[in-house]
Amino acid sequence: MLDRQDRIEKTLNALLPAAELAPARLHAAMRYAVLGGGKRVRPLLAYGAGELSGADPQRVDRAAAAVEMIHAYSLVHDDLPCMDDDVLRRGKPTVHLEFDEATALLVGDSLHSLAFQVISEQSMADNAQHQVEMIEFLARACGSRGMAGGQAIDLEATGKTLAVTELEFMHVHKTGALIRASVALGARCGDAMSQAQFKELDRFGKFIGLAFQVVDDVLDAQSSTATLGKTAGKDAKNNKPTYVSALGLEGARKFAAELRDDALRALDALPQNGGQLRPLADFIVLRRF
Ligand code: GRG
Repeated sequence: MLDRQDRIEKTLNALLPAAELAPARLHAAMRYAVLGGGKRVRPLLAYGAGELSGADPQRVDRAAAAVEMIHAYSLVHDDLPCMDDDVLRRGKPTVHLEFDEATALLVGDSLHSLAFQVISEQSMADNAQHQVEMIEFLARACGSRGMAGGQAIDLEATGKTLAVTELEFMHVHKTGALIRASVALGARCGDAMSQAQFKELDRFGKFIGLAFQVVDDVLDAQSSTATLGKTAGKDAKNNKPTYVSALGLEGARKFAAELRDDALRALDALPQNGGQLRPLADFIVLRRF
């Protein structure tokens, strides 16, 4: 994990515009938002999946960077006063506080575009159709039937009680869609997987994406701001429906463990029995931050 975290840091550093390049303030803010923080779970998933499909690691670098740019974009916008209105992210002041609101908005817009540029401007797959699919996966994962749609549901749900099925719908879109796309994009950089195996890998992505957000709900309820590097206890304070409010802390933890088991079962049919994706599934569910 450390090697790959280092690798994605270097890749992002190289792909982001230099801080001195005009417009320098925007570029400095983009770099502030992306570099030097975060667990890099989505890139790690892309690398794990890419390894299983025999992908050229330099292609996976780009896929991993693209999903991390979209993720960083979503965090910057999520923290804005018109959304979650937060002051701390990855242990630092949020982008709109360190810079200003208009810059934070433009950072998100620019990272979104750069992500698509990065997976379009060079060959990413042996099969051109697979590269087009990558662009489609990422677009779907960001849009109104993906992350942005999940966020819309989240904003509407504040102060309401949601049924577990509605909660699942929200989480699968808000957080799960990009995690699922991270796995799919990594895998599409190589050609060594059959369509049936790709389907199983996609099931893995779906289960582990939901597990990730269930654990995020648990950590928000039980961890500290210092450990998380972002404001803890916000869901209860803002009266947000979560798996913890629906199932209780123990119920939510148990559900996350079940989702991990489902995810691991989906890996059984894959090359190397899922390789690095197995310990990553454990990390996602057992992490403390
Ligand atoms: C970006 C298309 C798009 C729209 C903006 C703001 C928004 C709509 C969506 C927000 C989605 C969001 C913030 C979901 C929460 C996901 C989540 C659990 C974030 C924390 O992820 P970690 O723990 O963070 O991977 P690090 O800092 O480790 O990368």
